[in-house]
Amino acid sequence: PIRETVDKVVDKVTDVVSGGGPSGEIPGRPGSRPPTVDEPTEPREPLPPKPDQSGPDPFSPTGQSVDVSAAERAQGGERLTTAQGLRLVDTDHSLKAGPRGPVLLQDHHLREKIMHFDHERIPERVVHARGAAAHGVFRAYGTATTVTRAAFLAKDVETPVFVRFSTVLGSRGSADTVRDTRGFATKFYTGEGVFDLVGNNIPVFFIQDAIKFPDVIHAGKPHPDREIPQAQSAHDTFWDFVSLHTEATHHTLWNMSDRGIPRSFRTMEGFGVHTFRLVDAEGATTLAKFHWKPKAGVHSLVWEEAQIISGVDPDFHRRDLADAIEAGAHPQWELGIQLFPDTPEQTFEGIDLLDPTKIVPEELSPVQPVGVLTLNANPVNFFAETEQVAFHVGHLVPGIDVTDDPLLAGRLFSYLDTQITRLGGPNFGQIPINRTHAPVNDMLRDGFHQDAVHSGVAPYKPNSLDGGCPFFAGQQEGGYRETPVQVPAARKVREAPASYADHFSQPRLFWLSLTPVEREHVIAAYTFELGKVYEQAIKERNLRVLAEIDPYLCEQVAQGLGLPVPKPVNSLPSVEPSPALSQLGHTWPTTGRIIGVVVDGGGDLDTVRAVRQAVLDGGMVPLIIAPAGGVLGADGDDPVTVQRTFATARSVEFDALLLAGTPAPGKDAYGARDAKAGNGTAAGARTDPRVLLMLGEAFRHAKPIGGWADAAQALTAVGIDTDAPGVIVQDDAEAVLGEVVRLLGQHRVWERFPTTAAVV
Ligand code: HDE
Repeated sequence: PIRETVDKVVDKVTDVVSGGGPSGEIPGRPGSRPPTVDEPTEPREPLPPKPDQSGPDPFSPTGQSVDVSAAERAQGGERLTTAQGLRLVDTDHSLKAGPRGPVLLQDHHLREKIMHFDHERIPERVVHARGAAAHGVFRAYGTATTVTRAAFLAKDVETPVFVRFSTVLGSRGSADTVRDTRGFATKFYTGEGVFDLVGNNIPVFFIQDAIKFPDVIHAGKPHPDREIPQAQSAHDTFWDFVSLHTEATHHTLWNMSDRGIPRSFRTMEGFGVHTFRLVDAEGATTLAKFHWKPKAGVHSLVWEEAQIISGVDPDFHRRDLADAIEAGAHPQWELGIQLFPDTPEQTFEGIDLLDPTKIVPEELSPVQPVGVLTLNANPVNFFAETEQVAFHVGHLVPGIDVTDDPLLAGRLFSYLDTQITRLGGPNFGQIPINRTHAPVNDMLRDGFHQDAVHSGVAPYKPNSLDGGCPFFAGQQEGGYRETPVQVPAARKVREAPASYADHFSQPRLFWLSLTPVEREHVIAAYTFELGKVYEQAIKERNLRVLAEIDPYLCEQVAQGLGLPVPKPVNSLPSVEPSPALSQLGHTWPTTGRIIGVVVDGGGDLDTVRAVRQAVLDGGMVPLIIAPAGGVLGADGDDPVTVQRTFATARSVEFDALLLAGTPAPGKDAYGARDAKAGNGTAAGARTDPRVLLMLGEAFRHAKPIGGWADAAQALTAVGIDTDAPGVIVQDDAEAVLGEVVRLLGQHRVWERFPTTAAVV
């Protein structure tokens, strides 16, 4: 009997694992069928186009080899193959000795597939790991030709570009809207070779000498014991370092300002930070700083909004950039240069141009526009392009040279070196996204991942065997010649120049240039960040740093921390504010801004339609938010598609909110018709806690809020005064929209933001 039982069990198990026999019936469940997989087995016509994968089908049924040129080696053909081009009949099952048997080592397809997968990840960037990028074009105005012979800056020259934006501290999967500096790196594929402008959205840096870079980054990255916090500066090691190393004060203050939490990559300025040397056709030189100015205006999040987005949509900036480009709202920046005479002192109006912790106020040296950048295409493949792009401050073109800024010197080493680990060898320049558009004729050979098949026998110079080729270029042929700069006779020392010791005058200049609202944001940011610090001594030391910038700033932060206010050691530096440093007080285009329209079961759909159309006509994006998905007014001619539901919408996605109220009795309401879709019966927007949350947040975040009919009820329910600035409730919906759009031009309704009168 034991034998019998065992046999029965074995039969049953065999039945289960073999899928229940040819009918596919699951054992024990008569009549059952396995789920069907509805994958097409023949290509559909027409085959969806796949960029860069359009080579001819290289399969030759006769077994003859097919001539595939290098450019056509990208993926092609309709059939699944191995990496070697062998066509496959199955990719779902390992090769086994019977369905229940062991997997065989001879399964070359399994081994190749798993081997490749095991190595899909490459090391993320040691800094700036989190990023998003886009392709575009740079068109020069020709205004720079008086100071540089760079061919791509000549009038109307158009140069393809690839731009990568990034945060600095977080890992590749970290949230976009953390408080941090943003990278703004541009690769210009010029006819004279690649020029990389590897900048940030903050015009100064934490350190004056590259040798300190590992220190500042170790301090900012997560603590080495627990690896927390991720992508944050609000922790002990960061504040320990920046208070002990006070040359970081200026950059830290910018990080605590609105610049640390941009609304979008599209609304950030960019800065080359260092002073560069421009060289004209005659060899005359001028010192210059590079600036990117966004056409959409400079605009930031508010801190609570940034924190909510980190959870609600960690890809906020990445999505925003890609969506805008896909929608045809191509982001634009003007490139500008500040110019300074190339004197032996390398100072301008007393400001040391080689000190990367200093700016030159635009009021002293205006930013002169030299061209416009338009981002017009999203990457096709994130890894191939955004991840593998490699920028380098040493990628220069004739007409642009470096200076002796010691921070720049270290970068000139670092950006090549880091790619050896990150991209696995010295041939990263051959990866498609990094390839120059100029002809390459170098004598670099071999190395990991060598993609080129070099001809000739003499990769050395001078040679006679390859006829002396390749030849040098004189200046007329576009040869790059370093500027013969006089190096001062000096002793070899590990020292900084005396001017580098001024750590507080420019932080004070920046502070005094901000409006009261912006100053309140700075105070709140320091109070938040230092409030997260555990060590009392570190908080106190940072307050002593703030005392050197401004007594009010120091006092307010001290109050928030519950600590005594220290006295400054030095007298406050006397500086002239630079209004150009403030982000507020301007009017900007509203194209591309997103307006949420909250609609519930009782609204007047014709008004909603009219408002939606007016938003679209203004080049903005209306998103209809209703209790449930589907369409509103399904029975009529022009149903309104619901884009967000009360469950999926959150205020942070919208630049302004409109609330469609319920019309007075007797007017057409569509509620009953949509009851089936779940959009009609609820008391809806006036009481739904999710809508009230949205309204409360939009109000706190200084966003324009509009409403018509009985919308005021919801506002009152959440405690919003309908007479508050930027809250527009009227009967005429289109008039409401008009006022909301006017307010959007200023980005936010800052009058609503509570500021202390004594902020100065
Ligand atoms: Fe970078 N930086 N950096 N940096 N940096 C890198 O290069 C470095 C500095 C900046 O989207 C790394 O390929 C040193 C200033 C951007 O791919 C690395 C020093 C500025 C990006 C590196 C600095 C920047 C990087 C990491 C001090 C603004 C992202 C991966 C001497 C002007 C580029 C890589 C991208 C990336 C080193 C300081 C901007 C390790 C040693 C100042 C935008 O090479």
